[in-house]
Amino acid sequence: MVANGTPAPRFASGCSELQASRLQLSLPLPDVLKHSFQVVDGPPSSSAGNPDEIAKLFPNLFGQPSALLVPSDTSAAASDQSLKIGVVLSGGQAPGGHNVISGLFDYLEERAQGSTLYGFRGGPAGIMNSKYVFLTSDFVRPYRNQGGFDMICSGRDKIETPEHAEETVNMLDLDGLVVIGGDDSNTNACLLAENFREKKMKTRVIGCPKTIDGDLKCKEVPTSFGFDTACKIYSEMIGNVMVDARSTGKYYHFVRLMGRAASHITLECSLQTHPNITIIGEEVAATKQTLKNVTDYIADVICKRAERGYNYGVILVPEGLIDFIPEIQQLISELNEILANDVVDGDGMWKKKPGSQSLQIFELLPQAIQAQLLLERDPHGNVQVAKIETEKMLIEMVETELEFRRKQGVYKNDFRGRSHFLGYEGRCGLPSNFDANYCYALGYAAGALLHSGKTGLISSVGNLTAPVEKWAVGGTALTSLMDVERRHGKFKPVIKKAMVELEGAPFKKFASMREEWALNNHYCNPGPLQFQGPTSNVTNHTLMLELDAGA
Ligand code: FBP
Repeated sequence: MVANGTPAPRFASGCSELQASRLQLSLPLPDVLKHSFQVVDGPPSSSAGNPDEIAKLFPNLFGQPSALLVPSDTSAAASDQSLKIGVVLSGGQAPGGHNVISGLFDYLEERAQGSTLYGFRGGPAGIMNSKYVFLTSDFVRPYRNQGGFDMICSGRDKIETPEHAEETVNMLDLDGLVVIGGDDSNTNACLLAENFREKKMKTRVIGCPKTIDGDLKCKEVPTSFGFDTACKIYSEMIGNVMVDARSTGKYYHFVRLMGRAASHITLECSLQTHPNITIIGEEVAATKQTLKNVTDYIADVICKRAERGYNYGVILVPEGLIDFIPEIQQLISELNEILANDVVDGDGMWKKKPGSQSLQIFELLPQAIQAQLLLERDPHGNVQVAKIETEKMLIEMVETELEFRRKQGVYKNDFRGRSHFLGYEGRCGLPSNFDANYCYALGYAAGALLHSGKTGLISSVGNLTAPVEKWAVGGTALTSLMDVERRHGKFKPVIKKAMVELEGAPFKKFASMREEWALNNHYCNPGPLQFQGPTSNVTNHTLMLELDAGA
């Protein structure tokens, strides 16, 4: 049964053999979810920063404990209690989203018979405009273990005020809402939970950690889903480009990798493939590098490699790089102000507004990059870094620097840069075994948390380096991930993005190898993502190194 719009059937246009075999796969659940369980509350929680302000912003939720599911002879919730639950996918795609919904659906089928699951279409806007579909077994089936978000689609609209969602939630008489999203979406999920509780509404809200960027994580939420698959897909392509570079011996490949804010994807792909140069944004910011410093570093490595007879190489750059360079950060924040309040006129009158240093930097940038910096911001006010071709900008700047060195006689080769952007091609791949299992458990756990009356938690599955059966399952208080930012004179709650830790095990491992990788060729080609065989259950280096270091 379908309401408000009929989505196209998933496999109307055909299904590959691999897709078909993934559809048939039945997924393992952590042991605790296989039998009866109880929900045990932990100690009261605080916040990631500014607890007094968070307490004021979330008076009904602040301090609530996180929850852990433990085996029990009696079940936490009555199995004859049917529920009405809504689910929404928010923000950029990440492999595994369909499995979160499948896990939630199966929980309701198995543990709360007679329940109804509504899928809000097109992201948070679907809640505000009451656009939804009934998710039935037939509807969900073709999406199991498949990439993409096309079961109900996603969107980046923001629920500006919780009141916007109330009407729909009341109209559908929802017991619960599951918000599958990144840091902004989970912040909004928490605001909704607070509002519903304040108004004594019965609707509870549970978040799920999604983003390929890998920057929504904490002790209880060791990774966001999609990161594992996306990094494996990108690493395959980088490995192929490396073999191409070595085969022709004449190109420097500049590969920009998605990751709007944090450089986790770039770091992980570097650990998987061993490129000659990897720029990590967090390090650039910590060491206050300028664009010229970054350019010089790349040019220095190219010159040293030339001395060894190598006129080729592979360079990884995070999508968010420019936002880490202090002088460009300043320029972007001044441009944000101008774009928020004024029109950027063709006559260039707007150029009177930024400070002289920012304007000087702006004028130094290639024209294409200038235009990209002026593009419209996303609904959260962020510059859309996916649209800024940093890799092309670096090629131009390195070319100019090498030309200068050639004139001085310190570089004699021809430099040929080739640009690549690996982004969208990794977001909708068939989820890896890890992401398929992780997402299924996250969705199943979200159902369990709602059923046992919890709200304002993010579904949390831990102990991820152990076999699935041993995974820990629970929910973490969303307010415990929050800090505040001052915007327009007011404190706004935010879930702080988890950035690459320069003291963390993954960065240290990379830093210990980078010089060797720069000058000698240690290229490593991981090949395509595997679903069966010896490497199929290997998770990414970042997760393994972080969890091992924390053990
Ligand atoms: P989320 O944080 O919403 O998961 O999205 C991450 C991301 O894939 C970034 O890596 C990228 O910058 C951005 O989405 C691209 O956004 P869009 O899909 O709007 O082009």
